[in-house]
Parts: sequence; structure tokens; C-alpha cells
Amino acid sequence: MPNLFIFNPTFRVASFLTLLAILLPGCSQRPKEAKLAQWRAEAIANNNAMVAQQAKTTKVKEWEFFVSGQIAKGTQRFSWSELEALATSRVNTTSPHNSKNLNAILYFRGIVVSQLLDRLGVKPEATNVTFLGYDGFRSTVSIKDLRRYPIILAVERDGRPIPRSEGGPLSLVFPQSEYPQLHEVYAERFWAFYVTHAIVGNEPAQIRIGNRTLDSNALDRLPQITIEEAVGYRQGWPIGKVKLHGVRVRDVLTAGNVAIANREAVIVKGKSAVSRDPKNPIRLRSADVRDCDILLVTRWGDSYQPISSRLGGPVTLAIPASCYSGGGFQTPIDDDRRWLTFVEELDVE
Ligand SMILES: Nc1nc2c(c(=O)[nH]1)N[C@H]1C(S)=C(S)[C@@H](COP(=O)(O)O)O[C@H]1N2
Ligand SMILES: [Mo]
Repeated sequence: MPNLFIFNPTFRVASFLTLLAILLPGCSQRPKEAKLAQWRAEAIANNNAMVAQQAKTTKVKEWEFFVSGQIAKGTQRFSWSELEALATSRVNTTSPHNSKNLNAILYFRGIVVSQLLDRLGVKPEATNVTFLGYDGFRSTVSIKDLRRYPIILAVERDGRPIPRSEGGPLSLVFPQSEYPQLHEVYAERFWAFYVTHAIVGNEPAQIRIGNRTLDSNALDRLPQITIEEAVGYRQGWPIGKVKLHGVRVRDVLTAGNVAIANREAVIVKGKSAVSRDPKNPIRLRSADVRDCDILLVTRWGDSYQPISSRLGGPVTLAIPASCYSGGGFQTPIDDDRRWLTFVEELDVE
């Protein structure tokens, strides 16, 4: 697992070389590589610390699960005890993650997703549900299939809570033994682990800044910027260059009446728990926000389509490559966070 990486001699040699590269005067002509390597090292160290911390502090009893999007009721929060009480269904199935024995039948207890949706009143426009994990991973399932098959959010496997290291405490489980055709559509990558959110259909673009909210109309009124880049938002996006359309972080702050001139940083928060971790925030240095067109993207492609939940929308972060080319960019950030999905909030620190 990644925590072990820090004890790995190769890693220590790499950090030493990075440090050397930064200290050597000759390298000042090439700050980009040295900086990137340093950031990567910092990001790995941060990530390892975070994984270790999470394992200690995220107690199952404190687990929260949210359902939002195109449902009659507003966003719903479920505590662990509420989830436990709803988890009355059983699915007996093999798991594509049971590397010890792919043929073993496991006994899962959980909540049938379609029953949960029925309670919350799915709006007719919604065609799918996107499940989001603590780590920002997403997996999208059609509502047709959720209604056709007893796909569950499992809290228990073989009579025991599912360990965090094995995708618990809340894991999406497909009854693939009873319905083998399910595996063809929803292979192992759809089995979302450590689920914290289910987004029904799509959500309207909006950004919170302090106690204000800029809705999609307010965002549309700001200057619109287009960039074209290969993006790192993961699954579902085209390979190669993609057009992204959106607004500058600095314009959003101005519209929210937030001054950044003498402040340290802007914190970007997404929906995922990992992006909201106060111990490891996504922090943009104010000089970068000022000098660089860091974007909150609300549309993409030639047709300016909104960003669906399946793709991590309605708002995503984009730090364009052009930010790095001048050499003055200061924000240490690794690629996972540079392409943050489900952006919801800006905070000024
Ligand atoms: N929350 C979360 N769920 C996840 C993933 C992830 O990174 N985070 N990876 C997915 C992918 S791509 C696969 S193949 C499997 C990985 O399962 P394994 O680690 O048991 O092979 O989990 C899926 N569910
Ligand atoms: Mo995978």
C-alpha cells in the first residue's frame, strides 16, 4: 500500500535527488522539473500521512452518506445508524475483488438502491446515479438497471462489517452471480468502495464562497474562458485534448466580494471527503490565482455541454498547463488534485 512507499529506499533516494536538484544553482534555468519533482514528493508524503490518518480517525459510526441531485426531497444525509437500519436486504454473490477466490459466494447485507430512490422520489429526468467514494472515485449506474436488479450498498459481508481496506464501510455490490449479465456492463471498476455520496441525475452548477452562493446564472455572467487540454478527470472523458469552458477563480472570488490581494491562499473544496480534509486542503497560492487563469469549468466540448455527474460535474477545477510554463507558478499540487471534480466551494485563508 502507498504508506509503505515512504520507507522505500528508492523513495528516499528520489527525495534526496529532488532536494539536490533544487539546491544546485545550475537548475535555476529549469525550475519546472525540479519543482514538479518536489511537489510530487510532497504530494506522496501528504497522501501517505492522510491515508494513515484516515485509517485511524474515520470511525464507522461517524460515517455519513448523502443523496443529492434530481430527487423530490432535497439533499438527504444518512448517519451510520440510519444506514444500518435500512440495510435489511441480502445479496449472495461472488465478488470480482475477492482475489483469494473469485468463485466464492459472499453474503452481503445492505440497502437496495432502488428502494432508497423510491423513498426519495426520483425525478423523471434523471437517468442514472453516480456513486462517489471517500477518495473521489466515481461510478455511474443507470436507473433502469438499479430498478431491474437488486444492486445494494452493502454494510456487511459474511456477517461482519466490511473493513476499510477492503472497500468498507459502505460498498456498492452487484448481484452478479444471480444476474451474470451484470458483470458485462458493471465490471470490477463499478464496485465503488467507501461510498459517501449518491448523486441522482445531474445537479445545477453553483459555487459557495463563505455564506454566499453563486448560482449558474451568476457564473454565466462572469467572463467565459476556453482552454483546450488533455484532462485528468479520469473515467468517461475523451482521451486527448478536450475543450473546457468556464470562469476564472479570481473572477468568482470578486463576484463573491472576496478580496485575495493580501491573503495567503484560496482553498478549493469538492464533494469528496478527501478534498475537504482540513489536514490536507487543496490550497491555491494567491499569486497563482491572480497571475494565472485557474478555471472553474462548467461546460465542455464543441457543443458547450454541461458537465454531467458521470464526468464529475457540474463544476470541475482546471489548472491549465500554461500556468506552469512561465516558471513562476507556486502552488504545489499533484495531478489528482489539479483536476478536481465535483467542485462546490471556495474558501479564503
Ligand atoms: N472508492 C473507490 N472505489 C473503487 C476504486 C477506487 O479507486 N476507489 N477503484 C475501482 C477499480 S478501477 C477497481 S478495478 C476496483 C479495484 O478493486 P481491487 O483493489 O480489489 O482490485 O475497485 C473499484 N472501486
Ligand atoms: Mo480498475
